[in-house]
Amino acid sequence: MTIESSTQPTSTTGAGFPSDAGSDCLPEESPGIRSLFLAGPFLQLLDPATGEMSGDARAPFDTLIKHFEAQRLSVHNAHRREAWGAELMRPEVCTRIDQEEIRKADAFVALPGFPASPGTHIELGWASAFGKPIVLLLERDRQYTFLVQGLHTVATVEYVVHTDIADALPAVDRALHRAVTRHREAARGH
Ligand code: 5HM
Repeated sequence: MTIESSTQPTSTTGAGFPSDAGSDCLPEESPGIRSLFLAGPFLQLLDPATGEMSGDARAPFDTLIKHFEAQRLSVHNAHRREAWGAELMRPEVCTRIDQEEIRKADAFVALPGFPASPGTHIELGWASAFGKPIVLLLERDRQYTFLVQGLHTVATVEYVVHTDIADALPAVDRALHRAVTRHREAARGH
C-alpha cells in the first residue's frame, strides 16, 4: 500500500509524486484547529431501494468523522446530519446551512468523488473563495477535473492520494497539519 500526499495532485499515473509510504509510524500531529467541514459525494451514494447510504458507502465518512472527533475536532458533515439519506434536507435548506458551516469551519476536507460530486465541487469553490485551508482526498488512478488538479495554485490545498481511507489516516493528519500551517504562514505574510 502506498499513500502519497502533496501540494500537487497526480493525474492518473502517480509519477513524480512525493511518497509518504513508510512514515505511517510518525506521531500524530495536532492540526491546531477546532473545526472542519467534511464534504463528499452524497446523492450518487444513496441506495435507490432504501434511499439511504449503505454501510460500505458510509464507511469513509464514518472513519474520517470518528478519527477527527477523537482529536476533539468539531466535524460538520451533511451525510451524518441528514441521517445518511434517511432525513434528506430540501435544497433550499441544506445549501444555506452548508455554506454557513463552511464559512465557520477552520478547515475543509473533501472527497471530490468519482464520478465527480456536483455538490462537493460547489462547496470546494466556496471553501477556496473563503480562503480555508483545504485537504483533498483523491482516489488513486482516478481522473479529477482540471480545476481540482489546479486548485493549489489559487488556494492552500494539500492532496492525499489513497486507495483506502483507513490506511491513509496518518497521511490525512499530516496533510491537514501542513495545510493549516501553510495557511497561517500565508496570513502572516511569510
Ligand atoms: O451532489 P452531491 O449530492 O454529491 O453533493 C454532496 C455535497 O453536497 C456534500 O458534501 C454535502 O455537504 C452537500 N449536500 C447536502 O448537504 C448534498 C445533498 C444532496 O445533493 C444534501 N445535503 N441533501
